[in-house]
Amino acid sequence: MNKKAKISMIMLMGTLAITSCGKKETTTIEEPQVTETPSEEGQKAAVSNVLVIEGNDQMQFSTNELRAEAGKPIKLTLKHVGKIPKEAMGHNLVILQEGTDEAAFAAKAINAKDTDYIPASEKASIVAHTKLLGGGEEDTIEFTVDKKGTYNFLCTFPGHVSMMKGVLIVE
Ligand SMILES: [Cu+2]
Repeated sequence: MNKKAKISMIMLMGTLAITSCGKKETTTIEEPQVTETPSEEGQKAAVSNVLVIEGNDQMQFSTNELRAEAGKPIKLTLKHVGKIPKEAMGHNLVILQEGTDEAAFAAKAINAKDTDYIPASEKASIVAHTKLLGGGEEDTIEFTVDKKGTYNFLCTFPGHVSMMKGVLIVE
């Protein structure tokens, strides 16, 4: 009886070892298929000339990277998905020319309350900008960028630039 039990134990362990080896092989085959697609989509924003970006009551843009194609009209919509009025939680999206000093621009914008924080003296540094929006509002702008490059964008409402900024990559 003892010998039989031992033999069956050994046989059982043998089959367990085989099945666990088999399992390992199938998981290593499946792994690359599962991981490849989501990581590629997650890292790169899709290139599209119809862009939608959201701003919320937590002072956040929904993305910090937009991608578009050079030389073709870009249609960009900013949606304020929060509820707070624009006097307290206003959002806009201002795209700056390459080489613009973002901090200096934001500092000037803070003092431009009468023009919704778009400083008239800095118009040459602006590629395009939306209106200043309150909760529930949205604005769509159309513009074309001919020169490929990386353009900074920001919200110029006082205090928001540290949280609300990103890049528009035109390729
Ligand atoms: Cu803002």
